[in-house]
Amino acid sequence: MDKNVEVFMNYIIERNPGEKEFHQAVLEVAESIMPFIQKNPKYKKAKILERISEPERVVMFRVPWMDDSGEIQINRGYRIQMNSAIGPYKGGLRLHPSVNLSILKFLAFEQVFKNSLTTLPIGGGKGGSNFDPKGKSDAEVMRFCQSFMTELYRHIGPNTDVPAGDIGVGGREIGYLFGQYRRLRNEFSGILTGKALNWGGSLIRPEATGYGCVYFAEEMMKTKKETLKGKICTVSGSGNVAQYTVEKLLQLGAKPVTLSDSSGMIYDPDGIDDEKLAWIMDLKNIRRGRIKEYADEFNVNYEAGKRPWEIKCDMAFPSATQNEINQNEAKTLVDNGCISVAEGANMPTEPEGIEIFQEAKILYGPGKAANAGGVATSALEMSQNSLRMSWCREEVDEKLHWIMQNIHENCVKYGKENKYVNYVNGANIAGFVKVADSMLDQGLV
Ligand code: NDP
Ligand code: 2IT
Repeated sequence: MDKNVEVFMNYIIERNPGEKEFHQAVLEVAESIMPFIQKNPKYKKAKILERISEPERVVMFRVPWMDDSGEIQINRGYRIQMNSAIGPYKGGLRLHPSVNLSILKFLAFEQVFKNSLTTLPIGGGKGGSNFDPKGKSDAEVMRFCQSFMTELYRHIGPNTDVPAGDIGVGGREIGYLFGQYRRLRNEFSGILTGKALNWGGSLIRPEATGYGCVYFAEEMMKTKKETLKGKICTVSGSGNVAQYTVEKLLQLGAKPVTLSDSSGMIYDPDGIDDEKLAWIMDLKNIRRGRIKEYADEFNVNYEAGKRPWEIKCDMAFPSATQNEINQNEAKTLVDNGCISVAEGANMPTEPEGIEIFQEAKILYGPGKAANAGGVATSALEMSQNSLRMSWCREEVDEKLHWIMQNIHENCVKYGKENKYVNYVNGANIAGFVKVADSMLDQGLV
């Protein structure tokens, strides 16, 4: 490890003991940025790296609610307001039993760079709770969301902080959260994105992360004079991001063959087609079932406890969660001829896995670039709310497509090394410069 990175990381670890996901995310950025900072001493003198890795504000709160049997439950809620130098804090809310301070700080930290890359005026934040929506009734989810918002409402606002969805938070939860905010404040405003169309949502926001990730992969493939046509694709997860990744892959003539959830994976060698995808969307979004049921319905293989990375593919789309591709799985992907990995999830590849991809010189698009289409379209939802107007599907999709191409171009600009594009360095440096310069402009903030 570079000496300066080592000194910096010791400082981070000492200030944030035990927060291993946060350390992992900061280390990846520090390794990209340190050589750039050495060349541009104004950032070093102003201690931008130290400041950018310290949240502007962290809110932690009690979320009491009553379950259907009348028992009182207590969860912990969080909002990490990481950086607002270029716009209001923006980023999702995650509801998952694994949620803790370290995971949300890593996500908020990534969000700062990602949001900067989108070209739109949004700062970075993240929040959520260790509440597990799985197996809960709609009424329980509603009571939880109402209690959560009863504290969160004082910390957010259309020009302050605008949360959205992430794992465990989709249209249903955004609805309950928005309803409670509106009651508490007696105000109808764009304080959340991912809203339904009838009350201020944007067309294409549900599709945006998955579509954007495939657009990004398409741009990476163009650098190799390749298209997606006929490419075998492995996709993990089966939630929002995975579903719309599959939809766009099908539109571009690729062949998605896997999906997964936290219980296991399915492999469909004939390919997941539009009809099967519609069935999955009903299973996951309405019936809230498990991916195993796909194997029973379509008579394909289900492997309990497995992830899709042993399946031979041309392109991989990790779209479930952090650290879902380890070193061995990365090696298996490369050995099996995979030429592109585009991350729909946040930080899905462990650092040792990233090294394998980069050493093999395959196309590797890190989450903060490849999955930025979701938050970018959230920012487009904010614009439409401010205008009190809404744009048609084509207009939003065109803007999303342009944004993903622009992010790709910026990654190439800052990440080109001889004939190879290091998208990690590209995304980190391009994302950093805009925020860092804004912090310099604004004095000691
Ligand atoms: P969803 O809740 O819709 O779906 C999550 C999927 O991932 C489910 O299939 C879930 O399985 C699986 N999963 C979640 N946690 C784990 C785990 N610990 N181990 C294995 N599988 C797991 O979430 P999204 O699709 O919205 O989010 C997926 C990823 O994309 C996350 O990393 C998120 O941060 C990222 N992302 C999301 C964006 C968005 O707009 N929604 C934008 C940018 C990034 P199960 O049902 O069994 O839990
Ligand atoms: O990780 C992410 O970028 C998201 N979960 C989307 C955040 C947003 O504000 O749309």
